[in-house]
Amino acid sequence: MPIAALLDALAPLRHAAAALLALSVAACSKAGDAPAAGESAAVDLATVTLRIGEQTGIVKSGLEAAGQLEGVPYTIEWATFTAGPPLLEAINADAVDIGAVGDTPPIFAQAAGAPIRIVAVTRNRPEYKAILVPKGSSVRALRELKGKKVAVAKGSRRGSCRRRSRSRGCSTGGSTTASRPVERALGPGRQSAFRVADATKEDRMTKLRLYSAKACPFAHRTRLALEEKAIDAELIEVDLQNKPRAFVDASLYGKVPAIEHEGHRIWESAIINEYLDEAFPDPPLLPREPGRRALARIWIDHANTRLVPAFAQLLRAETPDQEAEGRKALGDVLAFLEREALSRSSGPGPYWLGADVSLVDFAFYPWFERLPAVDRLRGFSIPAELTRLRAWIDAVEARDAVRAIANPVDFYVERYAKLVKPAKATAA
Ligand SMILES: N[C@@H](CCC(=O)N[C@@H](CS)C(=O)NCC(=O)O)C(=O)O
Repeated sequence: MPIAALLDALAPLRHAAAALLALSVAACSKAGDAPAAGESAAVDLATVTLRIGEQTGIVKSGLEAAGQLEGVPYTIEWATFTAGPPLLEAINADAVDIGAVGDTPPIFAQAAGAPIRIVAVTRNRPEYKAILVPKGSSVRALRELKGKKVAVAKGSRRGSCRRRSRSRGCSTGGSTTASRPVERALGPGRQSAFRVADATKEDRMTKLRLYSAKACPFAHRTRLALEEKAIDAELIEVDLQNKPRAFVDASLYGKVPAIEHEGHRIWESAIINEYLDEAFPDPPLLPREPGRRALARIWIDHANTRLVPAFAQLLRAETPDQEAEGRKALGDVLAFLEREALSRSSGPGPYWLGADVSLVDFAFYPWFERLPAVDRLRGFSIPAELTRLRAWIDAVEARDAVRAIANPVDFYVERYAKLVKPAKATAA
């Protein structure tokens, strides 16, 4: 847990309480009667002692190193424990007020009816964890633990150790109360804290990875959604002429975009964007109401099945006839969008579905950012009478998320020039 977050958790808990931070519901050792929650303003903090349970000194040393113990207006008493369960027992016995423990102990403590609350949760990165083996051991990977005995404190992180080992194809053998599935131990509706801290989940809590290609309009869609939602992602630029192994593993069709997130591999831009909207709901990029949501999906499908082929037809035309057909096809699609989409679905706009930007805007926009290049190479521009369409482009183009990753026209001209045969002059 970041030190500041710990202090944030501690500060209002002058009467305290569960790396999971556990808090005794009844706790606080003020000299005299503990005030009820909400009365802390009236408490003279100089008379308050906060008793914090430690396992390895990590909380204290972290707070000290960050200088966050300086000037704390109450007294802190530190107590050291060998593992989470005894620390929680101490909380239960009102011997300490608050302490940091692993994921499993508070689950079992709560299941046993101990009056503790989990007030803050930290998410460990798997790479910060280690299993120690004796010096000279040949064991190098988790799966090599198969058949070995692994020592864990009873009621401690046994649950997550078992899960992790199982997920690597090992069995742990032996069964105790603590080895029951934690979900069952807790009962319905009381699992949320464990879900956050579940070790197998932690394995998946890695930064989102996007396989992308700068010129690809489909990947552009996903980048727009990531920008709009301010999702921190690892961007991997893929050379599509020389696809790296990791990318081919991630994208079943061998196409960008593809993402890896929390153990999931997802490809197809429209699907990825919906996934992002569900996994990172803020800000929402699809309407909530089912009818509007369906309409949004219809337009996203329209982009895939009408706009994209017409755009490619014009760009890739090899003869003047094909070019004329492509020109007409693209013109028809744009007129349809003006008439049936923007003039009907958008109300006063400015976006596709009205006042709020959505995945529909991001499904169409990349082709419009490239359209000026098609104008240069094929002499095709948006007809002047499509005023709604032009206003829509202006609105989307002006968004910070869009500007942040926009490419200049020359960039697209240079790339598309390779596709355009014969050159524009022959088609004139
Ligand atoms: N339907 C896919 C289309 C993706 C796509 O066509 N990506 C192109 C680059 S723009 C690609 O990766 N091509 C590589 C290949 O086909 O080998 C989507 O929506 O994601």
